[in-house]
Amino acid sequence: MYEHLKAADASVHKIMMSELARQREGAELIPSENLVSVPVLEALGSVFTNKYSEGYPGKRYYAGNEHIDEVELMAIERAKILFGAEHVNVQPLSGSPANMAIYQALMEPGDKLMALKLDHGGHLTHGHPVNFSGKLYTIVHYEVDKKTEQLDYDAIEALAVKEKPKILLAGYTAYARDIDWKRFKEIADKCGAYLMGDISHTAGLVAGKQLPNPVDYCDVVMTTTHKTLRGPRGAIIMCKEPLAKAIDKAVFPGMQGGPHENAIAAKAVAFGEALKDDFKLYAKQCIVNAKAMAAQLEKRGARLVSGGTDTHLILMDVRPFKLNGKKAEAALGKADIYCNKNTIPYDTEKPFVGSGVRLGTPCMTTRGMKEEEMTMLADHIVDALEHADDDDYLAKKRTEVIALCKGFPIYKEIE
Ligand code: DSN
Repeated sequence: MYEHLKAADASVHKIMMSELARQREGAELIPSENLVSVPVLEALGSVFTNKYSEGYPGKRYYAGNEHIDEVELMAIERAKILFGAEHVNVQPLSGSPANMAIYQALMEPGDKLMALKLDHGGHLTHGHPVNFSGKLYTIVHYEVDKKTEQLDYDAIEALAVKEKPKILLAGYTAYARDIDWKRFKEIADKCGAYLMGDISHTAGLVAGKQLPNPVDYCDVVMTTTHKTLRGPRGAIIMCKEPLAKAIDKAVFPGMQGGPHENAIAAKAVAFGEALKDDFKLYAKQCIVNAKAMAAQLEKRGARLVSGGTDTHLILMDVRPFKLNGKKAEAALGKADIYCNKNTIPYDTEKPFVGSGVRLGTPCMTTRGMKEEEMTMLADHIVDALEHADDDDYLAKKRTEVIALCKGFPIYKEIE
């Protein structure tokens, strides 16, 4: 694979192989990352990248789109089956533009959006002041409960009834707990809001039938396709039929021009994979692995935000190790353990430092690791954090991590 690239541009090929070596060697525990299959890679690197196809299947602004239509319709159909959605738009380039399109479809500038605060587990596009969402719309943020660090549905209901947002948004990037979608729907109905789900992190677990499906409750659901869903970088929007026209119009021509049909073809391939039975096993193992890692981390003295996890994600407070998130991320990096620094609820550190790190199991689960390896990784993590200033120790730890990962090879097809 990639022999033409190697022959034509050895410089880029060399960098690519170095990145592949990094991915092969290290323990990738960033919860929003995954390892796509070789068929997904092939679809991404296909001739579909050559085509302009502004518009939608059957109604394009360019000639020659018969095969593009076919593959886009296939992606739509598979996503509909996977999530039981009435309508799916597969064109969003990624999560942020997809959220922007949804807001544009359902709100006017100045309208009210209610979402979880970023440092409590939300996302930049959920109304942070530096983001378009915080600049264009009136934002009301809810928080997690200070004691449990979990959603407090009574408090969310009281705030929503008082503020009457146009959109009530649920779905998070650093929240390890399951979401009560039924309760959210009741709250949205009570205050007359659209209920929007952003399941970018958990979509693979929903598709794999391991978490409740928000599509049953929400007016509109957005997910990126490259996290637990294990597809190419990109996003999709799912909605009820009455909102279909507004959503499509907001994506194109409202937000985007030509869709990336190579990515759409790769989405179709990934959705096809997610429809297979073994994807359910993978989704289940992601959660089982996260619980196993969480249990061992706690056993070794770590403090987990919200006390644990129901998903693929763990948010760990690193202050008990006398570290902040930035230092913890750097120390773990030296041991070839990749995670990302993150704020924790009611954090006093700035976002670029944070008091926590996010850990996640999708990549390691895709590699085939199970509970035993998660326990070993948890031990490696705590060992590294306990020796964060000892470079010799971290270098030794790195060889142990590499040896563990070597037993679960990836991309054997690529030399
Ligand atoms: N950057 C993504 C994540 O890591 O969760 C969210 O956009």
